Amino acid sequence: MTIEISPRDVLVVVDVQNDFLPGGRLGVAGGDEIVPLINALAKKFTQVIFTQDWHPADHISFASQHAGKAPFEMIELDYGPQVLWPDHCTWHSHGAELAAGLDIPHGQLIIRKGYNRAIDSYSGFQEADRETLTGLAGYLNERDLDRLYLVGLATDFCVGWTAIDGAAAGFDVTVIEDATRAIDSNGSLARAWADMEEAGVQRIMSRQILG
Ligand code: VGL
Ligand code: ZN
Repeated sequence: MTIEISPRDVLVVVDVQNDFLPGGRLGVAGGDEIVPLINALAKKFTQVIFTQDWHPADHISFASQHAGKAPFEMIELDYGPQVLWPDHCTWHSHGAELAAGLDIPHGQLIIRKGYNRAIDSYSGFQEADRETLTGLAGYLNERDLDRLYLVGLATDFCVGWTAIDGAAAGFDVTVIEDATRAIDSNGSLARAWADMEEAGVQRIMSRQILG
C-alpha cells in the first residue's frame, strides 16, 4: 500500500553535500546513489527543506584541531562526548555545497548548522550542547507542518539526531531508509536505529511512497 503524501508533509533532505559523497572529505559509501531517489521523492512533496553542515575551518569537531588525535577517535568536550572528524563542510568550500545532482527547485529553506566553532550540531533542530535551538521547530510550527520524512546523510549521525530531536519536539517523524546511507563507525548505525525506534521514529522504504 502506498503512503499518500499530503501537501502539508515535509521532506527534510539532510546534509546531501559534496563532502559526504564518495570522493568527498568525509565521503559516505553509496552517498551518491541516494541523490536520484531523493529527487524522485521530492516530486511527491510540496514542502521540501534542506540541512547543510557548515563549519568554520577551525571547528572543534575536526581532529586537526586536537594535537595527537586522529579522525574517528572520541574526545570529551564541555557538552559531552564528541567524535572527531576529518575536516569537512568548511564555509564556502566546494565540499560544503549541496550536491549538484539534487534537482529540487521547489526546496524552500536551508538550515545551516555547526557554524559555532565550539559546538557541533548533527541535528537540524538543536546543537550538541542540547540547548541552542536552530529555529527549525519554530519554522515548522509557524507553518503548521507536523509530519516529517527524512532522507540524506548520514543515517547514523545527522539523519538520526535530526529524527530523534524532531520526535522529541512533537513532530511525526519517518526516516526513508533506502534514501539514506551511513558512516557506521564503531557500531553507530545499529545504535542509531535502536535510538530512533525508542524515540518513536518510523522507518519505511521509498517504494512505500513511490509505489
Ligand atoms: C555528519 C559527521 C560530522 C552528518 C556531519 O551529516 O551525518 N556527520 N558532521
Ligand atoms: Zn560536521
